[in-house]
Amino acid sequence: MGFMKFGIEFVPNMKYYELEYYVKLAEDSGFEYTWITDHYNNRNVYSMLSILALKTNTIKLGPGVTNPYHISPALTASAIATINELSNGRAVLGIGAGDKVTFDRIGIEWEKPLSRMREAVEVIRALHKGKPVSFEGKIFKFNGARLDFKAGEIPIYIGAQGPKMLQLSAELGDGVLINASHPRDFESAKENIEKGLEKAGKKRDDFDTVAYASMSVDKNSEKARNSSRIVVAFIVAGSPDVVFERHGIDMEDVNRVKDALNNAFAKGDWAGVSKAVTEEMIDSFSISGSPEEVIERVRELEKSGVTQVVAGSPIGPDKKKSINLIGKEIIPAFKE
Ligand code: F42
Repeated sequence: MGFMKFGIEFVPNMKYYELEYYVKLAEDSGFEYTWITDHYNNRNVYSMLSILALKTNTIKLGPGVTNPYHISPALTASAIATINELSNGRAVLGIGAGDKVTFDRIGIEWEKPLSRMREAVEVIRALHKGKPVSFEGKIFKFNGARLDFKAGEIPIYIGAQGPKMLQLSAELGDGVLINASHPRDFESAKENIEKGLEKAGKKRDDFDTVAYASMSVDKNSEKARNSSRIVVAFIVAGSPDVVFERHGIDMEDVNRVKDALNNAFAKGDWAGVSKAVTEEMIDSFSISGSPEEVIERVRELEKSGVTQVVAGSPIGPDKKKSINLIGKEIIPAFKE
């Protein structure tokens, strides 16, 4: 088993200089990766990544995750190769099937996500090799397409939850980004990851299994846990029933959270949402607590095959303090 790697996720819902501040702080705190989310309603992911590439020195960076619906894989190949050039070879590409709720708002049909992902990843890899690409897919047709500048080697990470996408990510990707925080979810993903690796003749050691987690850290455990309640409520509202079965969560509790969210949207009662979220939900859908408690959970994740933990929203009650705390107390515990 290698050393656990740490990444951090940011949503570009802030000004570029704030994002730059946090990413530099994360870099100085020992994080190895930063993943920037991609949704049309936030600031553009590649514009922000360009700035981050120029203002940082060591941290690896990329979209976490873009998708092959918004733009052609030819454009994705070019955009991430540009980031790789700007950062002196630190780019990583996170790509997934995209978010249905967002697509519905902008008239994009979520057709054939598996085929589209498979073809997109194949085409991007081929373009990055620098040779002319001709490709006759079900979705994409390329006819002697070629990048006119050097892309370099760019690892591709695939966002996946479902069994088929997990298999595809292991078969085609250098890593998988799984939106989950609990060892149970990784135990359950194991079989499909192994199937995909086997199909491609790859070893588990050559593959990065990433817990794209919701994290909240504070010296005061209760404060950390309370800060993750709203994020956990949204995860609960967006999860399929199999996930509640896996974690043994009562559907009545789930419905209480969904009702509270509707009520919050209608009347602004966010305190009601926090109250509806159970301790069990916080444990299942986030990594929340004191540094000691978070270390303990990360060790369990390590045992279930995770090789990178990404600190995602909310990170903590005070982002700056929490990033410092992760850098001082949590990351070093995995370097010994
Ligand atoms: N989405 C965003 O839009 N922006 C982000 O910044 C973002 C970040 C992110 C980070 C980590 C992560 O894990 C996911 C993230 N996502 C983000 C969500 C991501 O874009 C995807 O929505 C998410 O990963 C969905 O993955 P999924 O594995 O659930 O895949 C979907 C498509 C699914 O339903 N898969 C099923 C499966 O078993 O894997 C089966 C689908 C299937 O088979 N469908 C068809 C069929 O016939 O049944 C299609 C067949 C075909 O040819 O395609």
